[in-house]
Amino acid sequence: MDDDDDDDDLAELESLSEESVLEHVRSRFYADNIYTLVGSILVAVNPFKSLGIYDNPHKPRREAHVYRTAMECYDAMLETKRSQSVLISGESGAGKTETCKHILAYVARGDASVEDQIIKSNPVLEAYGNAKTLRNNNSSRFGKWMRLDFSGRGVLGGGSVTNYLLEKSRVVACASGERNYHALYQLVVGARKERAALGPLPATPESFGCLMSGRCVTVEGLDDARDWTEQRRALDVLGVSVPEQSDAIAVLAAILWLMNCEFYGDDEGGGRAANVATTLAIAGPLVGVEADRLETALTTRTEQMGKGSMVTLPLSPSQAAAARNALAKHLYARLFDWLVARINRSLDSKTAAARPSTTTTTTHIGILDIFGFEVFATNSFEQLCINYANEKLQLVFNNVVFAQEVQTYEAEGVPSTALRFDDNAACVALLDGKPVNAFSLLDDECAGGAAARDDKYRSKCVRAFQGKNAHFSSSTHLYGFTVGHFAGHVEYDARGFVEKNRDALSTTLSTLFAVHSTLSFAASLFDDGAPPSPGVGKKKAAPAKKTLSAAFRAQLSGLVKALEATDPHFIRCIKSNAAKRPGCFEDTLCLEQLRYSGLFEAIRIRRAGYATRMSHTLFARRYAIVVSTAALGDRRRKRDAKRACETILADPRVAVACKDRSYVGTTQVFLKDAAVRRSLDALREEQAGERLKFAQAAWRGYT
Ligand code: AOV
Ligand code: MG
Repeated sequence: MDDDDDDDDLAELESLSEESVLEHVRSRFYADNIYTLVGSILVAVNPFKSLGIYDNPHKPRREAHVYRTAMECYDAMLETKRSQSVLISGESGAGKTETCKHILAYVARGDASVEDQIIKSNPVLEAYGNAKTLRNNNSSRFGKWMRLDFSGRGVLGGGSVTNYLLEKSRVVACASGERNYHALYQLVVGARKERAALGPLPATPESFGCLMSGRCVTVEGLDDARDWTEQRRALDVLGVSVPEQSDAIAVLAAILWLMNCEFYGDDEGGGRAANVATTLAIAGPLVGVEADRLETALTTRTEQMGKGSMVTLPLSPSQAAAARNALAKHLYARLFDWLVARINRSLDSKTAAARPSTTTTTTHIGILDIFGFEVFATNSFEQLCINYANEKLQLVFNNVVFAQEVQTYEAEGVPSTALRFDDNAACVALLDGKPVNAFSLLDDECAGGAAARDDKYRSKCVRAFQGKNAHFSSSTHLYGFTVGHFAGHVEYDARGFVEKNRDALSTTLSTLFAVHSTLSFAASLFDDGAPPSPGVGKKKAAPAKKTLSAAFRAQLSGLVKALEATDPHFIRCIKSNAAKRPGCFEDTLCLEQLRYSGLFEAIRIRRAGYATRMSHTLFARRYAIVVSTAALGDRRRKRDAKRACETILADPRVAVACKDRSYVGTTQVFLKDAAVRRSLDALREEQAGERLKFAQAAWRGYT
């Protein structure tokens, strides 16, 4: 702790009751102090209005603030030469992405062009990876790990972005009141110069089915046309060439037309509608494939019959629609991957260019901004993945907060009190434990070929976990099951799980693009590393494609490893109210978040030990006045701060307040709580008063 008397550290509150903590955070919130500390954890309550507190990132500040946390992180990197990370968590709409940008604004210090590029990656990633949901008008639909590389002197040299699991299903449909990805609306209303190259492109989102599935076009506070321009400029700054941008834009437009293509007819006959030919005639050229070929690939399936003979079978309209959806999702997701890779290429070339002068880039700061925990009326596979990621991050938090405390006590030689922490390991085990978990069972089911079914998957889960894992329960719904997450119970609907997890694109379609697209950009989006076999037909030796959840789990475990290689700093974002209203603090909602985020436990743990800490020097300097100079004399001369602290604490008057409530560790003095500190302060004031009186009396003696 530093020596100011701010009331911004919850760990030092006199009373730990939920009400008092809530009251404290609430009153600070209404005074526009949205930040509060719990020890070193920063709590940020979303104000939903702009506060004039972000003008000057590098102004020195002692109060709780996102910039101060950023400063601590940056300074810790310089001091310890170890990589750091900032882990931002909180439910959907709590303010993680905004917080991430503030952290970036502070730590991105270096060559102006590198700084600019790193900052400019945000509008691009948000345009393509964020969307309006019921929880947040600018909801991140992917997880993001931003890594900033610094020289030993703390100069930013470059960086990289890793993205996690973009929600693909949104490209084809979303819930009522929600939108597709911002970029698609931006293109339709914002593109001006680009329009000519795109064939016909009506400027009305209403013309495109996939923009209307949530029956929501405009979003309060968003200006799609302006954002389009901003995002295009950001791409320029990032060094993405105009032809490259045009390639990407063509794919966006192709997705819009492709999704307009509808297949009618009865499921037996494979009928087709009038608009198939017209829509594909526009979509095809945008991605370099002939409209006829695209139509064939969407509406038929080729199979090998016996020795060498191939037959072409028509797909039913619903199968054709599924193929179309799979194609649109694939195009969008791979386009997003390309953007991320392209951004990284720019950032990396900067790093490379910076190398000769700075020789080695030694440490980094990683900033993690994931999709927040979410619960909707219907929760599907995407929610299970998103909530799983949050669960995993919570486990990291629990482990670190707990382990750090134990380590500090050990390092300082403080006799450790019995510390206990309720963690969420059992829920994480339900989702990725051994021997089986909810995702591995889904993979099993998906491996069952045509026989795989969502209801069978759900039954598998019930058999495996009902009554065995306390975090699982079946619900009455045929496809329903409930998971008790750290942040609340969520009922999932298993319908669509098998298909979403398989994430399959027909070989016919991928081959068509990879082999026959005349546009190398579009073709590259189908380059999976494994060369597609020439000609259409059933591939025998194709490497087994990972399921979506298997890939995601692998990514997350990589992330956890990356996190473990850093010293983490935590920020817990709190959503102040569900209606996204400015300056409104809903008690129940906030209390619930404070509870499940583990903050009370963090406070409890800290207070079970010693809540207040000060370095020896600080303590000695501050309280030396309390004891007589004679008692301290020798220590002072020898500059032995530790012994000085012991002397101070041994003073009979001090001992009254501090007995069994303080401990002198190897580098720090530990005090039980703020009350102990206050009684020490009182003694100090008293003593200062005495001395003043004495001095005044002495002075009078001269007059
Ligand atoms: P999220 O990242 O936590 O949700 P955002 O960072 O997108 O949440 O914040 C949601 C909205 O809250 C923003 O668009 C702002 O309007 C407002 N907001 C957040 N932080 C601040 C702040 N410090 N000052 C003013 N307004 C703020 V999600 O990505 O949905 O999990 O998945
Ligand atoms: Mg976000």
